[in-house]
This record gives sequence, structure tokens and C-alpha cells, in this order.
Amino acid sequence: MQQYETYMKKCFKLALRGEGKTSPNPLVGCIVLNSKGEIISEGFHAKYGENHAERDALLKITPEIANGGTVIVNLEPCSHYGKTPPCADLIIEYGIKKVVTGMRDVNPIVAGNGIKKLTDAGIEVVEGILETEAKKLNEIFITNQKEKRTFVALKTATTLDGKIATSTGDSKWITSTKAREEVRRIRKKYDAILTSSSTIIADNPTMEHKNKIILDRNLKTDLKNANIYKSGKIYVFYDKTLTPPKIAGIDFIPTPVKNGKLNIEFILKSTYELGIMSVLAECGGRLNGSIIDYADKIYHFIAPKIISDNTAKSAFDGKDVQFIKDTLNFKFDEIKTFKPDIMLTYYKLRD
Ligand code: AOF
Ligand code: ZN
Repeated sequence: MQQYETYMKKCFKLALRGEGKTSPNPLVGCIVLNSKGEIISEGFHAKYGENHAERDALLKITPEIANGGTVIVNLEPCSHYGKTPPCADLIIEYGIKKVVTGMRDVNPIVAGNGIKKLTDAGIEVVEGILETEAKKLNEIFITNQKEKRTFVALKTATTLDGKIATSTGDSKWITSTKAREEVRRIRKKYDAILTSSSTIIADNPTMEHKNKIILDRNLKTDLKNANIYKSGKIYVFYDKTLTPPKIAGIDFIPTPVKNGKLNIEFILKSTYELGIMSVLAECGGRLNGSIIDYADKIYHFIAPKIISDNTAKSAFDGKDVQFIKDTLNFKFDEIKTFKPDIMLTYYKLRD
């Protein structure tokens, strides 16, 4: 068992090499051991549409050397004809005698059928090795498959007293270079970043990314000159009663307005329909106060600074909570250090 966990961790590492490139498909890594228990191959799902991890690992070796061996993979091998034939069939053809998995596939066309195919062929299957970690690795894929919606992450960077800027709007820089480099790495995990007109107007950020979602209700950002519009595919959500200009490279999406705000539910439904499986929201307090209702995961950078001014801008704003029993509740996940700052990750506590 201990040995399987070590190998499973190696599968996670291999899987992560495809991070940011496999959407809407999962992150998968695979190791093959020969009958003596020695590693003879490894593989991973590198990019959407390319070979699955198991196929990638097995095609590097012959059935002769794999015969009687073990396949270790973080996701149940597939049983369907998709972009490639079923991985379960290839595993059987290669004479593998044992398969060790991290989690069952949540894709309904596979869900247990891969395991069944393998056991029907007389292969021993050991399931659920580091299952919690395996599920976390594919939290986006699981949310997409089970809930048919875009996974929503939110990033904020605050002082110890939860502020993102002083009362005059000064925010450069609350966190250190190291912390900001980590933000750039986090962005790559997501299909799109999401931000708002107020952030664009206040900070004129670039937010390097292949897909950018901008919430600009009144079309008041500088659509021609603001840095954010200079690269990537842009989606601008705006009040549907207005008429947007025609600008190459920008998709304007008319959006219903509710209580003076763009309807977030509509926006998140649209992102899913656009094939955007995950977003990272990086906004100011007001929008954060709305998005937080839909957020799955929060990356919260904290600098060891205190502003101590109730007119300074808060990371989350706009709710009217009278009692502690009415707060939004979360579950802490991990703490990482980016000296001198820390990054706290937490998840929405769902009932
Ligand atoms: C992957 N990579 O390594 C594994 C996957 O679109 P297709 O035909 O490639 O099939 C995608 C499904 O295959 C995916 O939803 C998941 O259920 C299963 N396993 N997919 O992209 C992999 N092992
Ligand atoms: Zn497969």
C-alpha cells in the first residue's frame, strides 16, 4: 500500500505536466511496472485531444516487457471510444495483471465501466489510493462533469486587516514579487481570468492570459487602449440594453442586469456554454462580494501589513450581515509561504 501511494504521488506529478492544457479533460498520469515491480514506463495526458495517460505510457513499451505487470493511474481507465480507443482495452492487450487507481471516473460514459472491463478480463483492480488527493487534482473536471458548470476560483491579495487598497485606492504593492509570481502560475491552471471594469480603470492591469472575461456593465473601460485588451481572446459582458462598438478580437455578450449589477449566474452559465471550464476571478471588493457566492476555491494572499482604516478598501464588500450565524463559511485547505507573505487556500463550505 505504502508503495502504491508513492507511485500514485508520482502519477499526480506526471499529470500536472498537462496542467492548463487538458481542459475540458482531466489531468492524468500513469506508471507501468513490469512483473518484477520495476518501473518500465510512465506517461501523462499532455494536451486535450492527445493520447490518454495510459496509452501514452503503454505505447512507449511492448506487450512483451509489460506482460504480467502493473498499471498505476490516478483516474479509472476509460472504456469508451472517444478520440482514441478505450485505455482499458489497451491495458488488457498488454497482458497487465494489476491496475491501481486513485479515483473512479465521474464521466458518466466511463463511471465504473472501465473497472468492470478490467475485472471481467481477470485483472486485479486496487481502487482509491490517495483518493482525496486524486479528487483534488481533478476538482475542475469533477465539478464540470457532475454539476455541468464552470469551476470558479477567486484570488485576492490583502493586508492582515483584509484590505486590498488604501482609501485613496493605492494598492501597489501589497504583496511581494514572489507572491505575484505565484499568481501568474495560478492563472495558468484556469481556462480564463475574470475581472471587472473597476479593476481595469483603477489599475490598468495586463493579466496575461489566453482567455479574458471582462465585466463592464456600462462599457466604460477604454476598449481600445487598456492593457487588458492587448492580448488574448476577450469576452466583454455588458448591460444588454446598451449597444457595444464592433472591435476585432472582442466578443461582446449582452447580459441581463439585476439590482444594478450584471447577473453573475447568467455570466457563469455563458462561460460553460462557451467551453470555459474554469475561471480565476481577480476583482475588487464589490465584485468579489458577489462572485464569492459562486466561488468554489479562494486563493488568499496575505501580506504582514496593517492599514487600520475603515475607509480602506476591503477584499469582500457589499453584503449586509448582522449576525455571525449569517456569514459565508469556508474550509481552510493549505497555507504556503511566499516570503514575507503567505497564501491561504480555502473552499466554500457547502451544505
Ligand atoms: C483524458 N486523458 O488520460 C484519461 C481520460 O475526449 P476523449 O475521447 O479523449 O475522452 C475523454 C474522457 O476520457 C474523459 O472525460 C475521461 O472520462 C476519460 N479519461 N481522458 O483526456 C486521460 N484517462
Ligand atoms: Zn483513456
